[in-house]
Amino acid sequence: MIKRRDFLTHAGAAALYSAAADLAARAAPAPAMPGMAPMGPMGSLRPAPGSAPAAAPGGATAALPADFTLHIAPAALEVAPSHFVSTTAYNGTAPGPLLRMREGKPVTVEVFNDTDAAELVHWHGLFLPPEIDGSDEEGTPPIPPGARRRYELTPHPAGTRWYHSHAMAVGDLHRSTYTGQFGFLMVDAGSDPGAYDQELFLALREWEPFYTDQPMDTDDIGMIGPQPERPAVLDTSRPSGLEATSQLFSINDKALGSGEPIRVREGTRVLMHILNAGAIENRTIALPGHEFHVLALDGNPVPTPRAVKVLTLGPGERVDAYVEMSRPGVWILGSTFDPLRRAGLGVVVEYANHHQEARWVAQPGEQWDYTVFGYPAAAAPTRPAPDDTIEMIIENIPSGAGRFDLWTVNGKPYPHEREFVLEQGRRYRVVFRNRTDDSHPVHLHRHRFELVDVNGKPSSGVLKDTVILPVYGRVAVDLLADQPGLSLFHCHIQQHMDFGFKALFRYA
Ligand SMILES: [Cu+2]
Repeated sequence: MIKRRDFLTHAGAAALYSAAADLAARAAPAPAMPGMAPMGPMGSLRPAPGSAPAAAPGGATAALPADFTLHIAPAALEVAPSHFVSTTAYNGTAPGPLLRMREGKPVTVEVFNDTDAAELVHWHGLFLPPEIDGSDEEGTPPIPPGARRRYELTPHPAGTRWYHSHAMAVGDLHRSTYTGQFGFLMVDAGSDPGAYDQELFLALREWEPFYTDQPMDTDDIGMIGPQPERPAVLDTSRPSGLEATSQLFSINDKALGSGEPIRVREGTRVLMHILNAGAIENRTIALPGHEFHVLALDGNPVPTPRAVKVLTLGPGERVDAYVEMSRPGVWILGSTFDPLRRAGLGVVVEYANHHQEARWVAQPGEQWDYTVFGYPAAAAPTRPAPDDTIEMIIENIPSGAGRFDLWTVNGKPYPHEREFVLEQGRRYRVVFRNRTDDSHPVHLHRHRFELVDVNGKPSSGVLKDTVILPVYGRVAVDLLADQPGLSLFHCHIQQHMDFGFKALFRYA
């Protein structure tokens, strides 16, 4: 745990400056794209051409410099003018450096833990062996304080992935995904689909979380529409427990209005890689006057790309979308929920030669729906029948005022007496039944799954690694068991994961 006191006295204060210098020294220019704008505070790390050593077992490449280097260290981020957030970050920035890799080409990543707590880095969305995937539960060894570890990994599949701390936070709001330990990891495929002029990496964040006993849910996904798992009688006998919340938000490391605007030109196409890197809540964003042409969800291309006015992302989820810059002016790209946007969840988009005040226009009636990006029913390919079905019932156990609620999967908080068992090569239908009044972005490590049914709406061809279970909702996904080894399943809301909402899958 990094307290303010520790931050001031910790050797990490020095490490912070050296890490920043290190980052500056290592930052390579971003790939040359016509008209591409600078990427703001993030450096872009990519291996020098031809420098990547072949992956060798037993650390034979240990003497060579790693392709990527991450320093986990205390950092002070100026999220709003003269408002510095004391946190922990990768190489002194949040997001950390953009790690850009080529699909199938082995790379080395060296991680230095310059903090006083053990850390784990999870490579979210990659198919990696459990020993390096980055979760303690799967058997990845934590990096002790002051230690370093070199990972040799072959990145796949291609797409927008990310990396973040997978430590437990439990009651400590200065650990894990509550901190600035997150960054984008792009796995580029053989061909560049880049029909765009500018590329942006935008991470949605909250800062300085605190606990409250007041219900503060700010997302309403699933509140409208069917609630197939709503119990006939609701137990309201006990007050709900403490919940993490926040009053300071940002896109990347700047609250709305605090950083440089995104500068665009009329007639250009801007590709946005958007990530909810928060620990607490789903977020819904819009850019008034414009539409997001959604190309990929969680980095996986969708069967039916289409334009929508709002995007909703649960913690852990990514959306790749391009925006046609066809409405000259100065706009706010930000949360559709006014209090959040006013508290920083936004960024100004400024057309060249326009300097008026940034405009926001409400987007009433727009609802996020994964299924619209799937195959149309008539064109859906035949899906192999599942060999087996796994039911996962999610419930909440109120613990009472001033305490933390527990979360259960099939009646038990983690750990379960036995893991969920998969047999390699078989197809499973996993049915998530959310019997709680929260929505949950659930993530399965080392796999991706196809959405089959979302609250009674059939879906085909949408591949994800994280999916929001709507309030009292039911979501069915199909999964091919093709990644032997332990795989962690959990809610990506940090507090829910820490208080029971996780489970392990193992292969028979
Ligand atoms: Cu949850």
